[in-house]
Amino acid sequence: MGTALLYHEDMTAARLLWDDPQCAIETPERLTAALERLRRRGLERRCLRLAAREASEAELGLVHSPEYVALVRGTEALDVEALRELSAQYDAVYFHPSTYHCARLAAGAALQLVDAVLTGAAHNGLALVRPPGHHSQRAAANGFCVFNNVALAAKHAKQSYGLHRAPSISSRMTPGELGVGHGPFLGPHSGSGAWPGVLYFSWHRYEYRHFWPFLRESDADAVGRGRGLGFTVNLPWNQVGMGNADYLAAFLHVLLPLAFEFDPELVLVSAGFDSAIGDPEGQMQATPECFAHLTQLLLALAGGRVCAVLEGGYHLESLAESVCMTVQALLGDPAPPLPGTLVPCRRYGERGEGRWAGRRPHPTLPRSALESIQSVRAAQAPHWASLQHQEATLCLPPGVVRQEEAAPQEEAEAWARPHGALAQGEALTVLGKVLCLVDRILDGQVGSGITAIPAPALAATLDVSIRRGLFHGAQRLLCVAVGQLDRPPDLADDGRTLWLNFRDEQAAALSVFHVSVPLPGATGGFLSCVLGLVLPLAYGFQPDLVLVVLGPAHGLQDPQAALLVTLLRGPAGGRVLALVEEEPKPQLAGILARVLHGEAPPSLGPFSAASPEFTQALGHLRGQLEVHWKMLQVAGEAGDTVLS
Ligand code: Q9C
Repeated sequence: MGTALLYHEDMTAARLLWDDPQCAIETPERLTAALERLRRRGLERRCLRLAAREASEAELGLVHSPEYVALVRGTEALDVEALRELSAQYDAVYFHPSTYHCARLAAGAALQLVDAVLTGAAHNGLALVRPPGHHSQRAAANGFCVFNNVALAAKHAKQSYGLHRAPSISSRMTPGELGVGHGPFLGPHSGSGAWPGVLYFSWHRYEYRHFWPFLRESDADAVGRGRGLGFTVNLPWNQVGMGNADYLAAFLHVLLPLAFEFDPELVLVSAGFDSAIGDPEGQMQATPECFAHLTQLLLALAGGRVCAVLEGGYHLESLAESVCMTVQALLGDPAPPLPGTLVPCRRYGERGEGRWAGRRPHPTLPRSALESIQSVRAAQAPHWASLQHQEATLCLPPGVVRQEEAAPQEEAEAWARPHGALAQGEALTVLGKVLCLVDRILDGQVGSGITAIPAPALAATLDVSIRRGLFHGAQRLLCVAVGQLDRPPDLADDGRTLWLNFRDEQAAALSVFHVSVPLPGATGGFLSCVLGLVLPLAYGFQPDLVLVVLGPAHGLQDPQAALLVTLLRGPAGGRVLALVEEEPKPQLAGILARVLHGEAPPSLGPFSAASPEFTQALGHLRGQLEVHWKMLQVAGEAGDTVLS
């Protein structure tokens, strides 16, 4: 078990044999640079290495017409002139005598990856392939793509494994140009939209249809038709220069709410790293670490069954780093912190300055991530319970340790002093362990930790843990307390701690650093809280340490607690300390220990929508907080025009 890495050296054989500036960026070095970097980082040897096999012609027939497959087969025998002539019949395509072999290996690698993950031979994996696939159509090559690797993988998963809400989410990490060339299979060209059982999500560089391939059906209002209504989700980026905060906001406010509601059995990722900084096609600014976070978030779906298949990515350095980050996340390593302040871009001009300043279409139109997010949420709202009744907000290396080591008794006693509940016995012993864990996590000697605390000592232990964290050098400490726990009364409201409390009361922001949210009963309410409130605050706050506390009457089901802890690994580089009340659920600590170790959380079960009252209360709270916490925003400024 572990992470599968699929590759075959033969896929470096195809290359451009004539002069064509449009195609010159799709080079064999793309694969060798990525692989070389994985080796150098010691990541390759941590993976289950599998040599790619060729897809059979029957398998290619799952998606492509026999005539088209025969035509590509025929290119093996063509001379350079004939190859060039044929290539010219397609948009941004070149053929080489080895193209057919490479393209069959690329498709075969995607199929094999699905096999590895669905048979349980691997938890997840990445196929490093070329040519890429997502622009290719039933009977046409397009945009460097010959066979549609991810579409074939989706069909194969459905057909051979009978998945129901099956294949997946296909999230392409690539705004590059993509529009939706691969639409014929997974996207909006397929008549009724995405295939039944497939939720298709795509983000792409669009620029109000001024960017290749200039398709109207790549826009946010293309949501699929008939049975497929709502299963095609397009997030067009209308401005270049989108960065980490924009991608993260798109995940938290669009992709993940829909994906959790869909509850897939498998996640297929068309991983185009032309969405990363430096790429000549994408012209975006997401840094490689962002891909670790995005991958980690996807791993919370489908029991962690994530299959990523390389698509674009033409800046060799950026590509190689981003691939490493993706593999690191697949392996379960904590994601490195995202550089810079996380604020999604709101107005034209906030991005796209500096090195990309040359490309500025339509300077009179507002363009921003928030407007794109707003328009896709509006277009999808009729089809997804998790987006309904949200108008209120729209207006406005390490492992886990079960700690045996403890701080010296006198030290524990000194820290316990103000609290009678910690004076002696088991409570004091546990406190000694917790103090030691806080230090070790902050020092980077231990990744994360979990401790069961005797119920009467929980509140006091939490209070001391916060103080110890701040004393030991944490600049910002996030505390997510679930259940009837009061914020320590004399904790300074100085921005060094952010206190989020789920409890059975009114939603209230007592300050920007002290927020109380009612405990949601429905899975939909829980997901809105976590994706729509807790994570945006957590990512905006950028804590050094996250304390998650499950206290009296916390009311979370085990899968909910597991998901909460899983997702909170993101914002603090995995530095999570979970404090769990000892009674009455001893098995919960075990589940949390496993997710802290990088195991996927169990499914939340059937989706149930939040009550309108709950959604309204949450929306109101978000509205109050979003002035300070920009990652909460899902819309442009009032008065901004949203073009459709
Ligand atoms: N300046 C993939 O990323 N370029 N294909 C169009 C725009 C075509 C991209 C010219 C790029 C195809 C897999």
